[in-house]
Amino acid sequence: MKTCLQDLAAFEGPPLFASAVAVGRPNLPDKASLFARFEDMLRSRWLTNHGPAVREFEERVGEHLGVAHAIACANATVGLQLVARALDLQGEVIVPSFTFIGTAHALDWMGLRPVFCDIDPQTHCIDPSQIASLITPDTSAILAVHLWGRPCAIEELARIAAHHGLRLVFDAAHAFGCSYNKTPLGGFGNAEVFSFHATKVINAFEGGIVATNDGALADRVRRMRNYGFDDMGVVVCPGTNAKLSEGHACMGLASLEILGRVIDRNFENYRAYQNLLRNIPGIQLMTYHVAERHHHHYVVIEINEALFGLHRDVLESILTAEGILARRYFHPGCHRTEPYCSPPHTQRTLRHTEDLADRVLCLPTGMQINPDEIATIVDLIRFCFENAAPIRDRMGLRSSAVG
Ligand code: T4K
Repeated sequence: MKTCLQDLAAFEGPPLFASAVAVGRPNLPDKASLFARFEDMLRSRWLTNHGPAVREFEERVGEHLGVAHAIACANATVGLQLVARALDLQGEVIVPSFTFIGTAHALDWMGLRPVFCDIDPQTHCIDPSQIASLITPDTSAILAVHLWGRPCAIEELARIAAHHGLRLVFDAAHAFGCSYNKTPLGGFGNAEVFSFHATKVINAFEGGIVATNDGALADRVRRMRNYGFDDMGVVVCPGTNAKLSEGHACMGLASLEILGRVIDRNFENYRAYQNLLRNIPGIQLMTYHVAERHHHHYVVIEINEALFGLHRDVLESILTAEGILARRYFHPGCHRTEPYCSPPHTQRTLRHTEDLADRVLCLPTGMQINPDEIATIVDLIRFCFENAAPIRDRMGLRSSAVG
């Protein structure tokens, strides 16, 4: 516990966590289960090219999502690219700027132009009311993101897409294990793309799933992921190598077994943050619809500098010095990142995106951390609030506090 300024590791004190706690620390499966799967894989000498582990992974994920087709691929970025190609997207695609840069890059890499849309400041997801003004004769699709696993305004987006004859794709990289109107995310729009990267709620080291109920689209994605080969081994279209290996699928399968445990721990952690952060002025914790399934994998706070006394970046640097590796996802917003902040991309002011990108901080959760350690983190945040003025003085910062 910190009692005076000198106790802060940012100044002279020892860090609270000798071994850092980090946003994105992977949740690890049961070793025995993983190693047994590796043994089977090695014994069979079947290492890639849609072997038994990948087939089982696709089956299990498909069951979780309740979709007809779950197609495993190397990662979600390449999954988005496969979908873009399989849907024959052209020209412009409307996408939120407040997302991981990979969402925008997946489009750019396919020769498509991302057109950035602002977000709803409550949900952090694309604001449907801003989409119509961005549609041009060159628009072919909307790529919406279920940020933090929070579902987009799916019905409104579907209405807009249908009205304008646009394709609707969801970047569901964050959203495995989350629901919308009590239905698992996965079957909405033309396709949804999930990530199983190491930093996700469960992981396959790297990995992605394209989920869809459209059989013809699924066939095209399957062929394109494997150089355009069809089931008979004949090349019928252009393709790439976007396959998931058997080793990755083993990790994905073993991780799936712990999904319930991870979600339970995340929820316990989330409740601890919720109870403890409640009375700290200027800190607002993102909330989720209680009737929906959610993984609580992202503990997202918004910092109001005027009320808290310190800017988000100052708090982040204090936390980092203490061994608490919080993250400023998704600063500064794709539209303010190269190549999208330079011509020929149209420069737009996205008020809510820019405001949030300056105020959002994700805090550590997952199997690496428990509610006692969360109490330590929140005590530190409270200490920063209570000592904001002397911290600013010591750092030579000016005040923007109100009152
Ligand atoms: N769409 C959205 C909305 C996304 O968020 C992402 C990916 C994608 C699409 C694309 O999905 P994939 O193609 O990746 O399947 C991470 C991930 O690389 C990326 O997958 C993820 N989103 C993005 C939000 O975050 P970083 O920059 O946070 O990773 P890194 O290496 O800084 O790690 C974060 C923390 O986790 C560090 O403190 C260390 C810790 N860590 C990380 C890894 C990889 C570990 O302890 N062990 C590890 O193995 O990007």
